Amino acid sequence: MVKRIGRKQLLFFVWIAGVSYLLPLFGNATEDESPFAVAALSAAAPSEHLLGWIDSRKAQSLNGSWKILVDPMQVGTPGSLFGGWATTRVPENDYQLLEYSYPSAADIRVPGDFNTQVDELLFYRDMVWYQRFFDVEIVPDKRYHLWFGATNFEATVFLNGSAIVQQKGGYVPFSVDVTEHVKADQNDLVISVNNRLNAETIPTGRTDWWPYGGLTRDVLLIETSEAYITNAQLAQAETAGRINGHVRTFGMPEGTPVTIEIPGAAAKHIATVDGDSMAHFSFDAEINPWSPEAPVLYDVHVSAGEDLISDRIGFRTIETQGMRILLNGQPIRLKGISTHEEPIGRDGVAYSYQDMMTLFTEAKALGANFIRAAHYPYSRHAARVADELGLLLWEEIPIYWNIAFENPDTLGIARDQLSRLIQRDWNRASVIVWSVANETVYSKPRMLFLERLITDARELDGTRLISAALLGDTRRELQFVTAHLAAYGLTSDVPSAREKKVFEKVLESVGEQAPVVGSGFDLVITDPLGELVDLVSYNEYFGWYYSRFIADQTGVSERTIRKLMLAFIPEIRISSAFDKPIVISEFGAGAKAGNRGAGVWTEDYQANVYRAQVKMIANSEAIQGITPWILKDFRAMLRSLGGVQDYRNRKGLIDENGRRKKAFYVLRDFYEGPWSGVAPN
Ligand code: GCB
Repeated sequence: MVKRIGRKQLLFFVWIAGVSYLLPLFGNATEDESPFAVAALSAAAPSEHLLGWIDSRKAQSLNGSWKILVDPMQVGTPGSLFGGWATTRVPENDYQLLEYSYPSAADIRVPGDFNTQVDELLFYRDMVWYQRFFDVEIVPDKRYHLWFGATNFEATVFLNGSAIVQQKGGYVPFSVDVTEHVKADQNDLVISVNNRLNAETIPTGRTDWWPYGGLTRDVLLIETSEAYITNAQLAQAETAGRINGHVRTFGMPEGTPVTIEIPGAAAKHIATVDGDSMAHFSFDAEINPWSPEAPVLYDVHVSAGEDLISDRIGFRTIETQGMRILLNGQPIRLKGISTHEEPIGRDGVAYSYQDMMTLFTEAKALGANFIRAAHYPYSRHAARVADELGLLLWEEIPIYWNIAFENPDTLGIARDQLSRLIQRDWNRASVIVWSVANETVYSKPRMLFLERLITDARELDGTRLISAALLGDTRRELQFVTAHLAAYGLTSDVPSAREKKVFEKVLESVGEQAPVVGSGFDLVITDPLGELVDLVSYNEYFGWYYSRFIADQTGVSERTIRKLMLAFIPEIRISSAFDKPIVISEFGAGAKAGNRGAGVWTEDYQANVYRAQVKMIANSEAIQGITPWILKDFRAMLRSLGGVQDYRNRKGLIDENGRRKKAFYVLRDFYEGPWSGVAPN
């Protein structure tokens, strides 16, 4: 969420910052009295309109080497007794005491995270100050915008000493018009970035991925004409050969003509700006639809007044019909894989076009046609690469696990993040799903929070599917699966005599509901959120966590439960209470590349889980897509097991250096075998 800081606010900001530092001396300050309290944000509205079509605009890159100061005690905040680091200062004489200096500070590369560029900062979660100078050739009657691909997760931007804008949320772009602040000669740009998170923030404080902090993506100074085109959306209409959309302008009088041109599709159309600075249109075009087999992209130009923006755009339709997913009217199965935004073979966050190209090319090698870009918006390069490679894409905002669903400010950040993501990628044909959450437990406030987001997504972009990765009714599932395993165990020679006795007791306790061996097990997804989404997506870990939970509860050895479970998984049939397609948005098991044997953490065990899972998937008619967890091992603070995890989640099909594990080939064989060809009608 972006909050522009005005002059009056700035004075208050400096004042409160100074006072909040002094207050503890008088015993008056409360814990949450932050110097940034002035910017307390309201959830009233989603973000302002995003400046889009970035890559065709005249821009100066502010990437490269920046200076950083690490500030865990937040003494760099303006007004602080320790100086305030919002501007670059050097001592004017030998007597002047300054306790910070950017010129002598360490260098860091932008884009990129600070955690993996500086050894001491790997686990760091707090404030860091970034500084650089830049010159600009100022042209009269032009506007200058500072544009950030993302600042993780709360940032305040200072230009030549003035606080310009504050952003909360991370992972999405924002820009600010700095025409009034920028100078022809040396400009001093300082940004404080804080990657500390808690239950009130988005994402929340505890996540199973690395909360990479800093200026993780491109920073640009964009020049536009005085009046300019803010953004434009084009989409294939339901009627073939027709394009619908709108253009948003800034500063252009009503009646200004806006030209939309697609030379490759013999289309040129002139619309006019209305009283709301918008131009709506609908016109015919000779379009070959975009698809994974033929990812056709067209050059599109939009011009109005002195402004011209261009992009390469594909056109296709996506919809559901009962339990089917239709791409361009034809049924399709989503042969997917989940990812995190980390490159192969380099540590830290992925930030470049090439990083995404390498990562997604590996997904193609797996035979995938679909990627779940979990659990937060990636850089703009991701969807562009997916467009070019012919990969369908699921994009997601980080509403994950424990969110303060009752907090309106938290909702405000989520709405802002979702709306920026949609406004950035609404022209990418690859993107077919907006996902609003992952594994959120049912409650009334959660339903209201997510309903708000789903409504926003549909209003901003009615041309894509909405989903959220759901959890099942885990307690009930565990009870039923345990009963089935018990029945199964009694017919098997895997359990010991003692374990068979335990199984007999389990079956006695379920009485008449005791399952019949071989009759299969129907797991029905009932989360009421299923009512609001288009795709019912579901995360399950039968071969991994479930086995441990059941062993813990029954006292039967984990070895026995795991063996029985692998044999039992193919008997599970997944369906839902909704007449909608199901996507298994996660399943998986951990394996350290190179480890062999029968037990956990081996490639063999992981491959066995995949073998069992794909059999189950092939048997469940409603399952129209899967995105197993996960393409590549990734950094995770939760995963400390030395020698195996070393702070990495090991459920990847490849390790961090790209080494393929056995399960990679199991999934590839499934995609090239049973799930090859077109989906049944
Ligand atoms: C999940 C989460 C994902 C975790 C994964 C795991 O259910 O959605 O973020 O990384 O499980 O490995 O446990």
